[in-house]
Formats: sequence, structure tokens, C-alpha cells
Amino acid sequence: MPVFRSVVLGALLLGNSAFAALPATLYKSPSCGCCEAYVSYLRQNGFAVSAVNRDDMPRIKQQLGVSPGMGSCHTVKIGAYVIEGHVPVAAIRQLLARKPALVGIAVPGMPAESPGMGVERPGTLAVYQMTADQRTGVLFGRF
Ligand SMILES: [Cu+2]
Repeated sequence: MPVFRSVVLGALLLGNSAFAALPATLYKSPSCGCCEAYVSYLRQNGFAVSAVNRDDMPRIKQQLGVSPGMGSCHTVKIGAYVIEGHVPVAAIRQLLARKPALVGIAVPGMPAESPGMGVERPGTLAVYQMTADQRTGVLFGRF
């Protein structure tokens, strides 16, 4: 199985940046600096991000089903899920691996210790669930 082994080895060597680059569409207002920082963060972590500038972010969030009170600056679509705000990739990976029946996950507002905002403190940032019935304050986990 030399071919198989070399493919596996290649995947290990290249890491997740070259392998399984997940497409992500990120909506943001044109003037949002921390949104750009978050785009870079996602790209560094292996997501193939296309950034879309919009002047009607409230409408985008409503269309995508972002729960009221869960909003942040940018909104990302990855597969069927909506990722709202400065969500750590560990939370996104857990969401994609477990595939729960959620609209998506959110870090409301713009917390200082979140990716694209400042220095993270792993295990401390509250990430919330977004559900079809728009419940708020239901924790997805701390990352
Ligand atoms: Cu932001």
C-alpha cells in the first residue's frame, strides 16, 4: 500500500492548511478591521474563506437565522452552519464533527480575548448555541 501510505503521510506533513480546506463564506461590512483579522485567523487554520462585503449586515444576520442578542460584527456560513462573531476554530471543528441540530454557534459582541480581537485564554470564552427557535443564552461550550 505504498500510495495509500504516502497520501496519509502527506496529510500528516501538510497539516490541515493544505488538506481538507473547508470553504467558508464570511459576510462583513467593508470597514470592519477585526473582521479582517478574523478572516486571516480562519485562513491560518485551514479554512478557504471568501470574504463578502455587505452594507446590510443586520439583514444578512436575519436571513441566516442569527438569534437576536447573539449578534457580532461578521457572520460566516460553513456548510449548513452559521458561525457568528469571533468564534475559536476549536468550537467550529467540534460543531462540524458532532453535527448537532443547530442553526450554528455564536460569540456575541466582540470580547477582547477572542480570535481576531486579542490574546485568547483557551477554555474561557463562552460560545453559545443558535437554535431554530432562537433561544438565547444556551452554552455550546467554553473554548
Ligand atoms: Cu469583530
